[in-house]
Amino acid sequence: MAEQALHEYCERLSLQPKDLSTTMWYQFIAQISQQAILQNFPKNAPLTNTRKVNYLSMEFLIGRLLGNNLMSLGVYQDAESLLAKYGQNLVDVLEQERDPSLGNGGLGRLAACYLDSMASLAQPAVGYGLHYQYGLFKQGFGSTGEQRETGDGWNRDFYLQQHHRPELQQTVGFAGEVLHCGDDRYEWQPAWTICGEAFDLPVVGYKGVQQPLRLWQGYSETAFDLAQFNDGDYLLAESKVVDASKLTKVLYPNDNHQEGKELRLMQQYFHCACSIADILREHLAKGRSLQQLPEFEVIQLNDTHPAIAIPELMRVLLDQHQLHWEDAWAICSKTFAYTNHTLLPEALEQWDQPLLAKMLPRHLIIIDRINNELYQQVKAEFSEDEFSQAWQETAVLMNNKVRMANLCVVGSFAVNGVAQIHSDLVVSDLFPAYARLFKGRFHNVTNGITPRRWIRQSNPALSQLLDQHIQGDWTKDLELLRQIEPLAKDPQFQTAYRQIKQQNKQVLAQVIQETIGLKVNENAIFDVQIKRFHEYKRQHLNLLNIIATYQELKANPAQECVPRVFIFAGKAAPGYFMAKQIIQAINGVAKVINSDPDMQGKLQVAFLPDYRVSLAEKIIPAADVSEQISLAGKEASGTGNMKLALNGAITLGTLDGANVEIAEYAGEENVVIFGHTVDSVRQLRTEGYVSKRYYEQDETLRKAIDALADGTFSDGETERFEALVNDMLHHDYFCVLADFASYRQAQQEIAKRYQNQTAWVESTILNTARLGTFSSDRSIRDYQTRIWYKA
Ligand code: B1H
Repeated sequence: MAEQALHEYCERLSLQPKDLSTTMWYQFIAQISQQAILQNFPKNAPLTNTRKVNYLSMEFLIGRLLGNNLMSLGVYQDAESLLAKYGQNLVDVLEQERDPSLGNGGLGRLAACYLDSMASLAQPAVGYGLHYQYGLFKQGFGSTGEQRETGDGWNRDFYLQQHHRPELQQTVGFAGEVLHCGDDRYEWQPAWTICGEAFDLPVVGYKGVQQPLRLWQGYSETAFDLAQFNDGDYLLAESKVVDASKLTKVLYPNDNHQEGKELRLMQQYFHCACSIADILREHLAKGRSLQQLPEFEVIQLNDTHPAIAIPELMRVLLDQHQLHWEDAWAICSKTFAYTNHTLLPEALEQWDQPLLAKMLPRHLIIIDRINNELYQQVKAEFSEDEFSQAWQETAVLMNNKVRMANLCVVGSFAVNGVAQIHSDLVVSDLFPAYARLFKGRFHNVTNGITPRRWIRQSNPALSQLLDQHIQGDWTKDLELLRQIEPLAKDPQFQTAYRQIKQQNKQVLAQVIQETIGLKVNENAIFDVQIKRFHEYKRQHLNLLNIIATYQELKANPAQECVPRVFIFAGKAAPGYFMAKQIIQAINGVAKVINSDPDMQGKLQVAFLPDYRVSLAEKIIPAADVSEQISLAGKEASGTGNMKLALNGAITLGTLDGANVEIAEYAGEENVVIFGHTVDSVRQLRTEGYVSKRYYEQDETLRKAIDALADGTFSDGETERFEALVNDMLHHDYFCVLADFASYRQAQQEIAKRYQNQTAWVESTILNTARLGTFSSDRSIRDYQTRIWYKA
């Protein structure tokens, strides 16, 4: 059949198969895969004991789809052999696809893993997101190592894996007036409307069902100037006639940070209004009543970015369906569930009340009523002495701001954090009063990653080894990895496992050489830190240790050393100055170290530009050490930590996020933990943290920081890293200096362990064997049993 299709494809192009370019082969494979998918798409599974999940997220970092889809359809090998017949390599052909980068980092990637797992487990689900014309910016480096950003027009030459659904179009209103029509009745007359067009990307489950990721695009026919957008202060709401296509033009490039921009609020509302309307359309079309909504549907909010969906559903029930407040609230508050992904104050969304009043006047009235009802509840639950503190904490409206996390907690029947330590902190630090008010509402669901993409597809050699030694399909049941635990000490298995890591390192070495022209030592430890740049993630802690190591090796040329390649990848938000300083500093240090002949084969630093899903797929299988070094209490979970550990890297980490659980499952002797804990950080702050003291008392640390300040790594320019140095010496909110000594010691422990290769390989095998629990299939099952079950 594929042969026949190929024949027709060639005929249309008037070419012979041998004359097809790699791009043409890609297009051919993409077309036949899309046809195969559309034959029975969408095909949700029937409901059993869970409800259908409507997963609302502003980000879905899906990465390339074609390879994944071929695998899930079970035709990967067929495609491979067809191409081989014509001298083509499927892996190269799949490289032609552009990553749709419709997310920033962990939060967006988690949404993609969850869609994969839900489709594989036949959990009925629809992903709802935005069809950004430009995904996350592409990253390059300038001549002094600074980050440069360019647009990512992923969809420009028509992305082949999507399906336009014009019949699903919605209309969304903005701004305007609200008429009070007596009693509880209001009528909103928006000032203007924007059309939302649906594009479905098929999510093809592994031996499961196919269901849509439905992305909404603002619809208009006029052109757009991206340069003007990037220039900043660009307000679109003033005019009555709005260019709708600007609305979904670009993904906001912030991770763990809210900017409070009007256009972002409009995106959020547009996303929610289209999705809520679509959910109700489908629900009512099945002949079900509004009251039955929570029985059949759950709306899972991926952080607070879609929080406005709560007042939007209320508005539709009240104003369009004429329900009474109590009846509408009964439906609404049993339909939403909220996942919190961060405790960082700068990431907790708050919208200015005047902005809401202007843009979404009806929603503000609804939020105000929610707030008033809450007030009564808090009054009833807390004593007079407790009330002021409790209200301070729980109010949705406070100081002229709308607090979106509070709105979500009040409007949801379940709230969950993303790793045990994080969920505990949500209750103890963020929302203690809510935990008392709404008993049983707070849960934990530890994050997970899909083994289809992050082992099967990205690490085929390891997958083959696992296939040989495991009874049953581990890609579907990752706990089966336990079967290799008894082989951890088996010399033959160790050799095979080690050889795979070595091959993967060779492949990555080639990627490094091709992208940045650096030839790395393939026998060195590949020490990897790949993630967004943020001060709390502390890439600069890693950097200080690299500088200290460099200085030590320079001072003692004869000293024995375990060779290392430090590999970095990650982007900084374009407006995040300090994160960009850290990127520039790493590039500055890399340049000096990599061009120093004394460091040959001993110490190298590779910073790969433009971190994205497809690059992660190449780095992760080749890593020996996984850097997870955030300040304790700041990284909600992390998911890169899971991917790296499962692929046989040793975690070098703090007791933060899911690292805690990784250590528990892998066994403490198979990870390296260092640094302050949540409790000891608290104590540090109570005592009054002064980073300068560590600088003064630790010579190694002092010399490393001085070298950043004195121009050694900045072509003699002493100002280049001034802001970074000053911050570390006088502020250091994330306690880099306090953890330096402990981190350096942990790094030495890594070197020591690596020298005993037998013990090292055993440890890495145990990491693979014992971490099956971090499959996103397990996470989805946890959601099913703890949150989504039918009441
Ligand atoms: C995470 C975000 C985030 N938490 C705001 N919060 C954003 C916040 O565009 N914004 O405004 C975007 C993203 N992202 C991450 O979620 C956590 O930091 C990770 O620890 C966690 O693993 C991941 C998935 O739960």
